[in-house]
Amino acid sequence: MAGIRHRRQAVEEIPILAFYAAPMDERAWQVLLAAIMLLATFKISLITYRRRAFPEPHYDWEKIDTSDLSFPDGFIWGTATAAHQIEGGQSNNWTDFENRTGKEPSGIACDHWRRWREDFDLLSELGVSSYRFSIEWSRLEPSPGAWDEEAMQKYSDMVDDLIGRGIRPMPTLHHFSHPSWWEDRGGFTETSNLPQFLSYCERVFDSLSNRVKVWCTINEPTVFSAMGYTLGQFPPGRRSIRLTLRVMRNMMRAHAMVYRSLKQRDPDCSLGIAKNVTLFDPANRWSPIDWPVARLLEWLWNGAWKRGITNGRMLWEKIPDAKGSLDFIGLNYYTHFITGLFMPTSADELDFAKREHETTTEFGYPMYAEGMRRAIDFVAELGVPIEITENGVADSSDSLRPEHLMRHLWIISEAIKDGRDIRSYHHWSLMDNFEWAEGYEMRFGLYSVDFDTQKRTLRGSGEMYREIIKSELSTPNRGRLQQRVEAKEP
Ligand code: GCO
Repeated sequence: MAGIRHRRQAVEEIPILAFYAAPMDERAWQVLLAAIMLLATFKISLITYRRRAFPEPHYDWEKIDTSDLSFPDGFIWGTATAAHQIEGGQSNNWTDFENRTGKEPSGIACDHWRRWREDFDLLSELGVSSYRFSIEWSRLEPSPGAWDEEAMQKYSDMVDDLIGRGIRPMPTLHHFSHPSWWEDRGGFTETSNLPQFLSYCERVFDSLSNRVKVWCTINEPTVFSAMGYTLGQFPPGRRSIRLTLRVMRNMMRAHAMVYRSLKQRDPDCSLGIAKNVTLFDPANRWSPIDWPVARLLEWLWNGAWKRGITNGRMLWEKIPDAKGSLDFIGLNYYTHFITGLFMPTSADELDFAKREHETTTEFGYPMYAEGMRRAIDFVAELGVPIEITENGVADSSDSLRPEHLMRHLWIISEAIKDGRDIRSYHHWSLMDNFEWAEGYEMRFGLYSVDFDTQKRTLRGSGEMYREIIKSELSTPNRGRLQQRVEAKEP
């Protein structure tokens, strides 16, 4: 007996043997503790090694020559707009909301519904090869089942005009606005409303698909859901997490339905969604609050949607048709969101944090071009070609836009060099327009618009964009693009 006790004492003096001699649950704790320490040491050394001051990457822009761009042959250059923001004279869920809340009314906006030909001259002046715009459902179907052929004809004329200029039309079927009657029925909150949306999409598709080959189904479903149903800044101005999740799922269902049906009508058409990828970064990497908040928001904003497309499951519900329902992914990228303990609960409180060295844009959020690369890498995982469907900045004095443009183009050019399949870049926006809850204060245009006279004037950044397009889209490339557009005509 004494001998055995002696041996056990000896065993306990040797640490590794003591570990095995300890009871099971004690051992588990020790393993856990060791793992945490190992992980912490690893992370600290990694951060020290990379000398990163922030959890997310930041580049030393002073050392980067952003004019060193190289885009492949056939890269598509464009600009983007949306119907409610430019057409003017609308009567839809947004005008109802503007009237009800006393927000700045959209009014005649850029009067584009009447001036569209002159506005297309601006596209030609810029030399773009693609134009992303949206179709206004409330114009085409002002009351349930009543179809306005004249309005449809105008969209059809627009398409012909664009093609005649060698510009690819890229329509979006839903860009935040829809008929008031559909909103009154609950809009995207009710699954039973989706067939009405589908039949509108089918009808537009049947009229234009002999000439239009690339379509965006829905613009920024997450922004629409969060702004309209959590923050209450978009119609219908609700504040309910339950409804937000329901709308998120139904927008995915709507996209999937439209995708399946239109693909059946024309298997050669290319359909995608325009997804706003906002990145969420913890204010302080060591904070036990900031980090999980960032991950949660990322999971909800970007992850939930991506899982819908990749697994056919979204936010605990099955949407089987959503699986693989993309021919391309449209990426709208603007900024990152720095998360902390005190998160805003309404858009009025939205006080965007920024890193000390970052420039604040007029919208209030920071310019963070590095995020464009992260957003590209994120959507690249979907395995379909990428079209940059929006990127731009609110900058009335045009003092930031040139640098903003160059940084983002440089990031895209580098991403292409690294093998990312990016086919196009659409600058938001062609001209100043109605910026939703912000009204006319935010100026995103390559052309400034004087809303009293409707005069459009090319900004310095617009000239710069034109020069970039001219040098990147060399004559032989333009010829090829022209041939492709012509080949698609009926
Ligand atoms: C959105 C849009 C555009 C905006 C643009 C600038 O995200 O709200 O798709 O309609 O005008 O992003 O904020």
